[in-house]
Amino acid sequence: MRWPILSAKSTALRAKTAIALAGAALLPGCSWIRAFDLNGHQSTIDVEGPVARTQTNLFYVTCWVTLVLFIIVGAVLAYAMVRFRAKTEADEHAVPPPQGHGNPLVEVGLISGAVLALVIIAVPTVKGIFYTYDVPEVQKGEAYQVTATGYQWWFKFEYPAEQIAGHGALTTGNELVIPAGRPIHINLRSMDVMHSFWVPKLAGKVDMIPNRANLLWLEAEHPGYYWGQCAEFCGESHAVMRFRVIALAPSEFNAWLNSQMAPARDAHPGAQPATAEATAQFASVRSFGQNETGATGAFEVSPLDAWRRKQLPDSNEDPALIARGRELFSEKTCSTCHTIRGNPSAVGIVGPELTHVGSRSSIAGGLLDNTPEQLRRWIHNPEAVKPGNKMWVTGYVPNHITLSAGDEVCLVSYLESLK
Ligand code: HEC
Ligand SMILES: [Cu+2]
Repeated sequence: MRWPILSAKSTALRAKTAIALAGAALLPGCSWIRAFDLNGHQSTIDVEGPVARTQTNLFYVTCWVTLVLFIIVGAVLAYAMVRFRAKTEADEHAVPPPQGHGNPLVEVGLISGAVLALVIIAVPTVKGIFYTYDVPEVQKGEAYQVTATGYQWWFKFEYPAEQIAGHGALTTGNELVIPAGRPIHINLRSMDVMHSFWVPKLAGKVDMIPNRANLLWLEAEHPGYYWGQCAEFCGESHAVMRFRVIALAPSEFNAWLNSQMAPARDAHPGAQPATAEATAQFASVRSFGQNETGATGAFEVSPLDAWRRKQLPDSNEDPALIARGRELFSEKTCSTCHTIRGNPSAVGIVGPELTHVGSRSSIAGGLLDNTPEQLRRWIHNPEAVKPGNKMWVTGYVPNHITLSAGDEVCLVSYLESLK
């Protein structure tokens, strides 16, 4: 067959077009998406909560409507190209047929078709806008409140329902732990520039704007470990401004709350781990391997189990190193920027709260796994890990903070003991 328009183009182009067409046709909703690796940690296709599902479904509606339009328009175009192509020498020199202004019936049909397509997309869009804006009225009563604040380049999470005497709301950094199966109402704030809160598998994204009270809600359908990301360019280390969301069954969530409400663990010889409840909860989770982050999504242990393992103190911790680390935390002025409840000198609020930093699975705004090696790498030279970060720019450089190898070991031991 001779294709007048395409004949000039290469076979390669035709092949590419065919692949693109096949891709477009296979993409929505079918198991082929696995082959396209669309089920990664931050997938908006492979979702695990009602808000993200509404957003994905809307994406599919738009996809299907445009796919139908594409097929109709493509078919008509192909038909016209084949049917009216020049077949003989004479055809090529023929006078063009009389030009008209179209058929009213066809035009009205096209306009109604376009309106219909827009309505099909608009109805779920408007519904989705209302649904995703805030927790539905019927579920308002059971919603759990959290406040998330963006800082260059990390996230602070506060739990207004959990008030600690003499301190205020329970505060954590970079890891948002929530009860699964319950709507979470998140107040979005920013301390400096605009950030955006995005947990692709659960919900997103809504901007965190200075001096403006935005909000978002999400729900995790089942316990899990989710990856979040700042989605609004906010400066040098924007690309590595990440966080995690850990969804736990209600009883496990309560055990976590109890251990977090307690002041920092004091690992003197013979000290007990955080709370008996937490120990009972997490004691069964023993095997732990370092997470392999990256696009493959392959983990030695499920990320949630790895997180659970972090809730318990290491069996080989050294109380002498920990005690020295605690002193160094004040001597090296770390305490001026970080709060550690239970350590009276550590009252700073410039950096993330570290009261239970040892129980988090990641550090430095979700950038590094929280292992002794990575923690040491971070405090050794934060700038090398995360360019421009405020710990380096407003702390290490002006205060001339230098740590000997021994200091680093002690500080790491201290921080990792804070379960
Ligand atoms: C000038 C204030 C300041 C000083 C001083 C400071 N930090 Fe920080 N620290 C920060 C900020 C800000 C961050 C968040 C950086 C980021 O992720 O962008 C941070 C992050 C951290 C984190 C990672 C926490 C998490 O959950 O991600 C650890 C651990 C930490 N600092 C330990 C220390 C230690 C140890 C010292 C002393 C040697 C110290 N900091 C001194 C401001 C400071
Ligand atoms: Cu940001």
